[in-house]
Amino acid sequence: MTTEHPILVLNGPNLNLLGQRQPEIYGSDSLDDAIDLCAKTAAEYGRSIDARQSNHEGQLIDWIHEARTTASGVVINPGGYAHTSVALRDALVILDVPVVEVHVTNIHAREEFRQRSLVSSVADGVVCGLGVDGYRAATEFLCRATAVRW
Ligand code: CA2
Repeated sequence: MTTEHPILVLNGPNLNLLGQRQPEIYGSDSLDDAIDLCAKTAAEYGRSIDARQSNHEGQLIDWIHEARTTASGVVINPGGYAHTSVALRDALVILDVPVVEVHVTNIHAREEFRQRSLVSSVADGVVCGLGVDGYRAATEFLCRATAVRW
């Protein structure tokens, strides 16, 4: 890993619809708004991001594998796969770079099936319930955690 490498901002299923449906649950900010926050935050640290979204589990896993050699850290909102995907969790374990899991909503205050994330125990940190501001917090943490100090 070098700080030349971007921070991968990975988003799972349905997050492309953020801000377009169910604003009472997910707020009115869009995924583009979240990505803008990440890009601006990274730029403040002289860093860049690589933002991707997929509705397909295998595609997300392929991108995580790719991140082993191309990313300096990973912000991931796994969407519903947080609660179901052993395969996604297994892929994240292989990463040597830090990982922060983000959820727009407070999953612990929602339905019981959302209160457990298979990803949380393999992430370096978890942010939930802060809306899209959680993406900013996660990006800032990764910029600071992976900064070269001299
Ligand atoms: O709170 C989060 O960020 C979630 O990861 C969002 C996921 C949900 O399955 C997780 O439990 C928590 C859902 C993604 C957004 O789904 C939408 C569905 C309809 C309209 C807008 C977004």
